[in-house]
Amino acid sequence: MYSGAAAAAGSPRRDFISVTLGPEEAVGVGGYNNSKAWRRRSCWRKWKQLSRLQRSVILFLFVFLAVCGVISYTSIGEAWKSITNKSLDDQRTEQEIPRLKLANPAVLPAPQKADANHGDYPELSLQKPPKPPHVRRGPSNLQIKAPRRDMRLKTQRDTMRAVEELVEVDKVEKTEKSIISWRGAVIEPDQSTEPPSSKITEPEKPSSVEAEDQKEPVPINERQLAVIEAFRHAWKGYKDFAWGHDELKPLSKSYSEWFGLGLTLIDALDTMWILGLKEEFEEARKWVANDLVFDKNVDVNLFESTIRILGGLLSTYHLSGDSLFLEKAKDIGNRLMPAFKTPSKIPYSDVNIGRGTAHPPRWTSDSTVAEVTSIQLEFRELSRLTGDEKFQNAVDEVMKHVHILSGKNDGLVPMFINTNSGQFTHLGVYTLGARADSYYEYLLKQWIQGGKKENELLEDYMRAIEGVKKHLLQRSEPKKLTFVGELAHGHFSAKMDHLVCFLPGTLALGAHNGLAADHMKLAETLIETCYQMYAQVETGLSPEIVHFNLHAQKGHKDVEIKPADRHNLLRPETVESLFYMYRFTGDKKYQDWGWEILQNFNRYTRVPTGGYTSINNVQNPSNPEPRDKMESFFLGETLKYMFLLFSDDIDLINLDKYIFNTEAHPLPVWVPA
Ligand code: DMJ
Repeated sequence: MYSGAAAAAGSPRRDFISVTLGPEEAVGVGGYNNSKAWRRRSCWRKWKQLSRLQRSVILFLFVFLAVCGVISYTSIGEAWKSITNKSLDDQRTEQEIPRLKLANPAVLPAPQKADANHGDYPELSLQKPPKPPHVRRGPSNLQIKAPRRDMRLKTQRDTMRAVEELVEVDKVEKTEKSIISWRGAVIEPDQSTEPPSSKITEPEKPSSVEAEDQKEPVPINERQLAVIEAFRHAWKGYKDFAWGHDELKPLSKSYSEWFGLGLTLIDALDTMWILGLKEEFEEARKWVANDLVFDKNVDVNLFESTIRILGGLLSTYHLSGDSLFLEKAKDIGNRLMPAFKTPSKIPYSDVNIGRGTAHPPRWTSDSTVAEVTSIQLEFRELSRLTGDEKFQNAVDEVMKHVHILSGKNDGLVPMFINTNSGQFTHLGVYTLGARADSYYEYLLKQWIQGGKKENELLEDYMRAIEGVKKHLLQRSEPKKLTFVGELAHGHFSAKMDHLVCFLPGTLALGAHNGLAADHMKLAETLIETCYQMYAQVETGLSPEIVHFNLHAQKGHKDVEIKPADRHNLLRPETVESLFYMYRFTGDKKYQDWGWEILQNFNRYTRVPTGGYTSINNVQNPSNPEPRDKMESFFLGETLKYMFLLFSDDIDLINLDKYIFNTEAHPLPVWVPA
């Protein structure tokens, strides 16, 4: 309440506003009158009572405040607007981040189901296993490309939309790239691979159906068609008379069992894939899914079941991408592990895969050197795929042990090794044939498989080849063919197993991988010899063992055959080496030699009702004496190498990306060239 303050001060100046409250204006007297008309009247009266100066000052202040208000409104408004927008954006971002996170899994492939993908043939536009181009292992990564420069992203929302668009584009590009055709023409390992490390947690992906370097499929030629026809004929016999059993007996139209595990069917799986036999493959796949059971009280040979069954399942997994085969491989791999429980860690030859027990042959506690040193490619790969190091550790232990073992002769190994003492036995006999052959082959191939880093393997291989040159090479008469003989307690024998014919191919593979050029020269001379082992025989088919003539005798060829050795088991080693030689030299004569061999197989071993048979007498064209047995490696190896030999497509199992196990099952090179 302000009443007559200026008057009370006795000042004449009219600058002071003097307000006299009349009785009717007093609050609380006569009640509170707050009507609008009264208030308007009262304000106006007060305004009139002010001096002109007072009114001017008030008006000036009012105008000044109004101008200031208008100026500041714009900036305050902007600031306010940005504050409110920001908080709205924040709210949106929080809601939409989960959406972005959810977008990632959408571009990753659905997890493979063991039973779901058996129909996923390459021609059906397979979604290849995604791989980050520079990441060697681990789960697939979402590849989000950096936004293009010209793309101006204004808000968080725009950014996310742009990322989603790029992801879409990426997805479409990947799908387009992964359309590949049936058959192995574009089979490529999908990714660089590495040996298992102690920190493996993610299982490896198959190397199949990679289509990044996709090119036009190379058409199948006449000779390849002839191989397909031969395979179909062999398969017909197996299917009609031996389905699900180990081996076909084509003449008696029955079968024989060795392990009772469908050996021929498993050995032939990847051949069917490579030859493009889709229907046959599918049928065999069904048998594996429904009928292949390893929980059986049966003794199997560790080496044979590793190279044929474990190797066959692993390579089929890589080619087809079908996880069924990996599951089966893991199962058999685990069941074979008891073989390594020996005092020396040198595995026993036999394992009961149902009981989990292992033992040496009944008559000895020795194992064969080739057998214990030719299971490494498969077990190492199983470790890489499963992330479980126990498989690799077990087989690496064997190689390390053999590396430092005494009893070698310039790198050449004896044929037996004792599972108790870990020492070589039956010293003094050296061969590249039966019981030692694939020791040499696997030294080189493990070195390649592991990315050429394991020097001890290379050392042992190089030393051994020097040993071969020094002790085992001789030239025959009259054609002066270079051959690999045997050494027994210091005495040279001019005996050469057909099995030794793996050597030219292995030497050529080594030379291709940067080893001494004279290895290639030796390969060229040796493959000529292996071919002559066919060409100089009446049926044009090689016997199991030949003896070379060291001295020229009238009317004698280079090759002599003893009655006990004149059988032919449809073995692959020569066509295997022809395949390598053709791949690395491009010399068509190797294809022609292979073609002759196929024709002679057709002439002398083909059984009209289906299947092929081994024969007892390669020297008698009118009666080669069929043995009534088709070995599983005829489908697993011989026909596969024939098909590859006749192909001009170096990407049909590219030798810089795959390494063949000793049963012709291709496994990925961990660090491809
Ligand atoms: C196959 O089982 C393998 O190639 C093995 O290394 C040797 N024997 C046969 C083929 O001859």
